Amino acid sequence: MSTTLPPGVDDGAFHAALDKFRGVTGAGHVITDEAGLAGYRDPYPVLEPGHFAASAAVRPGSVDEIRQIVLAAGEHGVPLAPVSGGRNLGYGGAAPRLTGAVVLDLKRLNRIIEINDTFGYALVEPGVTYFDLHKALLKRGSRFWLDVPDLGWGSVIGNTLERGVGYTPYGDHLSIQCGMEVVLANGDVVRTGMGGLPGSNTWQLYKYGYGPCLDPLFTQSNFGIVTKMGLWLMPEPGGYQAYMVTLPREDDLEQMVEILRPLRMSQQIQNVPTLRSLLLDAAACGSRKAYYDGPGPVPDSVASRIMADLRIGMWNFYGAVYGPEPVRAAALDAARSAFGQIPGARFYTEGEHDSPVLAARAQIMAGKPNLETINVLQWVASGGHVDFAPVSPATGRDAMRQYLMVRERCREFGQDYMSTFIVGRREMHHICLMMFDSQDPDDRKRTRELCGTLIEDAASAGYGEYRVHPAFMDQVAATFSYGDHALLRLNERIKDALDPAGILAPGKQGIWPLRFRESGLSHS
Ligand code: EUG
Repeated sequence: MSTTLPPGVDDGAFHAALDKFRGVTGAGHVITDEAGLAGYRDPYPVLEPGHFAASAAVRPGSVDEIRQIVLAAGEHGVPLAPVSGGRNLGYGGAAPRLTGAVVLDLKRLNRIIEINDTFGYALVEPGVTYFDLHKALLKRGSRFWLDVPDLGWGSVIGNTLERGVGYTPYGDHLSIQCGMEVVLANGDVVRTGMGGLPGSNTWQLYKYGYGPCLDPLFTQSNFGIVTKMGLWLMPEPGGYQAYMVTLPREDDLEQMVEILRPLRMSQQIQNVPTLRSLLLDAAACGSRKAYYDGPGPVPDSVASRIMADLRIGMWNFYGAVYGPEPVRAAALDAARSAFGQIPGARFYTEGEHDSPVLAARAQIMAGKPNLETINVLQWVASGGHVDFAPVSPATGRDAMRQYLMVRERCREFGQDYMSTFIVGRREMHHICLMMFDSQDPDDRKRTRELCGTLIEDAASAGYGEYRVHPAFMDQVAATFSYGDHALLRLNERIKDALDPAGILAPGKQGIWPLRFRESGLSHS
């Protein structure tokens, strides 16, 4: 067995730490064998195998075991990389940013601690998935809906901590989070917000508590280990209908986004809708070979055949209306007439089109988790994806600018442009799925170079990413450089104060603890 030790940790310290971990969890929950560790590798690597590999994994069964593990790791200087479900696909999966870190796998903490039927909230542990929580709501005949992301197998806490999104009116996951429990590097167990008051009866009702409001500090960060989290559920709206709009021309993107912005800002469009490019929807229906088997990206000449075949457009919009029948009818009318301004736009409610994408979106926008979105990977052999995800102002001009910028680079690198614009209230997440053959080293390299180039392109045009694969965390952190990198230096100061030994997830989001910044420890 070849183990990559964490940088700066010798064999003795490493094994001493693992022995302590075994004493805490039992030997069966400390994983060092190749087969066991395979589950913590990035399923879609863009660097050579071995990069971002864990040296071991430990699977605690309780908050107290986590405390003990953190303290033992601190004693021996062994870095821990916490993962909730480890399904961060397209962004590294369960793999640690620091090659050789020990994954702290929180999946065994999988209790749904509370579902509250008066206020509509749940309090969960890191191992609880969207499928689990949805099933529990169904089982108790709850009148509340869960907001789910594209893939239902992920952890509710994990997704929220990465600032994931869903597609009901509650789609901004951090905005519906209320109350956390966090284990710090010094072993303290902190409850945020109202949870700081012993016996508090409003931990999941009022976010801000007393004093500084800290919860967001623990998202996309390495400042602590979140072991419990509250989230709000949406009251069953009293009716629901999904719809789809197909737009025939690529330039329709501009007018569409201009129509969408005021509708989203005024909440006439109630949920988080998506506007997907032709090839992403084509990929949901079959492989690329069905249309084009040549090298390089699918040519424009093939696009019209795909559109005719699947009865879809260059852009395809998925939205929904919520509420009792008169409310839905009014909202549907407003949407239909707004989108009707676009020449050639076609409007379909669920049942009026046989699109498998509409069927899957209809479930997701109603808070029913599924795994349909994973099908898009059938587009290429051994399909993997890395997501380039810049945030765009919700204007037609910016949407076109981002689209053309990314599409041109994709062409240059021989890559199909496949994207979904996820339409927030004032901005859009422009999610560009870079699909590649994850078994092919050349394809990996090409994908890596394309993403690196796009991050620079975007930054020089004023656009930053909302989330990124570990291979690009340092690069993206460096683009948020205002004030001579004041933001990164602030993050580093917080990191050093909370975790002076530099144990928790070194390098996550580009935040390296002192010992990696100053002692020259390698962390490529
Ligand atoms: C998707 C959505 C994401 C993301 C990566 C992929 C969906 C792909 C909203 O976040 O970050 C179809």
